[in-house]
Amino acid sequence: MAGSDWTCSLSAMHEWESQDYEPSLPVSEKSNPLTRDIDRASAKCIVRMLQACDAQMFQEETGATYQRLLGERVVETVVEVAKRVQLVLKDPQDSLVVLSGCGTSGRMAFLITSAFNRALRELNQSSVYSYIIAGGDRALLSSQEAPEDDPKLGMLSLKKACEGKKRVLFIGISCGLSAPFVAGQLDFCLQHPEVYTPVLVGFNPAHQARDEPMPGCTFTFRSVVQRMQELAKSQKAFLINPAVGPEAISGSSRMKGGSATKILLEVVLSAAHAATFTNTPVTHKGILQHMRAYEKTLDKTYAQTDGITALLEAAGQSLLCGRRVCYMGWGSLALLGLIDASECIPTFGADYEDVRGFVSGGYKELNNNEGPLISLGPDFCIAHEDFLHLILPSLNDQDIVLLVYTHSDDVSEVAELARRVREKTSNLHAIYHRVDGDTAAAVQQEDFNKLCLSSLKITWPSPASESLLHMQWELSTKLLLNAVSTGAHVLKGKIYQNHMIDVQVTNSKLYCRATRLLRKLSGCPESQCEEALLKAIYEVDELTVGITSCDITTHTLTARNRSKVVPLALVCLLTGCSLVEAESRLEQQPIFSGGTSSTMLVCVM
Ligand code: F1P
Repeated sequence: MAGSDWTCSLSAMHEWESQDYEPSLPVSEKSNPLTRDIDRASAKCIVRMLQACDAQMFQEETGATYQRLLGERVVETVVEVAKRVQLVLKDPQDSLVVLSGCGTSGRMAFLITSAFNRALRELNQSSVYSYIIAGGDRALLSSQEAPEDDPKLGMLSLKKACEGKKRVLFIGISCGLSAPFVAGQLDFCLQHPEVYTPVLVGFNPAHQARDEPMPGCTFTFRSVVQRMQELAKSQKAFLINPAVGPEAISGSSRMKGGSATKILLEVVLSAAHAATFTNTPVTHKGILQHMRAYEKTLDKTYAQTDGITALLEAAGQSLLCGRRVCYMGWGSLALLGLIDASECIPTFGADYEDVRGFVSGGYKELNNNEGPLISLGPDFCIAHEDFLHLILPSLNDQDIVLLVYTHSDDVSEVAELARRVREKTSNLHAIYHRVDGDTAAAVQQEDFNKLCLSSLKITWPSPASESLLHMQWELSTKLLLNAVSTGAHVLKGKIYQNHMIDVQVTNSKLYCRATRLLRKLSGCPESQCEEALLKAIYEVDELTVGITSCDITTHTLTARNRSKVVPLALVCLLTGCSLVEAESRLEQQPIFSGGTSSTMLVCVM
């Protein structure tokens, strides 16, 4: 595979839809047949694979097993939800639209509510959108996965956000239909129908919603979904849950899950704004047209295969040398950089120094609920000035700096920063969005290109709507940065087949994923795999009753302070050795870093 060209067959594109394909797993946790060999693929093949995976978001529904993004039912529900948002916009007094989620889903909630509140401000209207993210604002920039498991915390934070409101449209996002935090909020809405109308956004069919008991609850995510399905018949609740296909890296819902969330909710809110402020009624056709615009965004972005490949290779090279990848962004595109960078820590077990994002204007640009978070530590320093003081002095040619901006940003400011970066590293690259016919910017850009090793320039047709263009730039940037950081970690050897082995076991979803992975890779029975995992978490060779009688929450809280628990458990399972021995084996031969993981897996065996 490595080096050879990769073409995806039609059967691989649809294989995951078969009832027999990994039948015990929900779509969001299945492994994608398209990326089975991503760990051994060349940079260019990785880009093609990611493109094919993303394209699955827009596959037609005809003949498909699951309902899809462009399918009749999904579009109809989007129309209805947009009309509910319109009602709030018409009569904002005592009303609120709340978007809430965990991890990437909460970050998307933040990004979308920020953009649409800004749009309202520009129209001299009062804000009606609020976001909630499990773990609070620090979770915008770091992984806070323990609060995701707490349904009561979800309920309390919703209650607090809605104090005094008489009408709330609550949009809960959980890509896997799995987060207890969101289940607690939806249950609360169902108990207070006089105020709350619940909407659930996720990417599994309802029957695949998680059915495990949650601490202190009589309901499960699935039972909440079932109650919502019943109410959906009379439009007292709404479910928007198309399948978008398995993620390129199994379970990594920051990728398609995050993108599809952004697409769906922007379509909903844009339609509601157009209906309220420009008298354009919400229609099936209009919704479909907007979704198709995102499909074109995908095509336009991935048409830059060579440019993306170059970035991915450069970033992979930096990570392989133990050096940094820095995203320097402007405006909301910078926020996508911050988000992408922060997700590398839980997704790839990366160090916070490996991939970092910085935003021009820092927290002023972020405008988050809790304000500046600098007091939480250096990893929360996000302004360009912070980069100049803390990072730039130590950079060399092995560190890659990627400028992310558009023609509506202050290009002279971008050029000034580029010049300063060039004094320390020549490894400077750019992602730049511009509009067709903007010749002044094109001339400026020519000079600027000379400073950059590579420049990925996307020219967009003159827009019918500025706000649509902006949303397309954002999605395009999200796809590009997800591709760069995912591809770079694949090239670093962090992925085995299409699984992240060194997954952090910091919440119950990840605990179950880790056990499943151990089972798949070792072939040992589930009980033995869970035992091995617990031994690695508690650093013991024998499990005590004290350990086995604890619940998953205790296990995941303990796992927060451990590293490499899954690789350690895997070595123990494959070799039968003790934990201490497994640790020294991993030290001598880190199975999943640097090189082809599969051969290293063999080495350890
Ligand atoms: C929420 C989430 C993911 C994150 C990780 C843990 O998932 O925080 O965003 O990448 O997988 O869970 P979900 O509730 O949207 O499925």
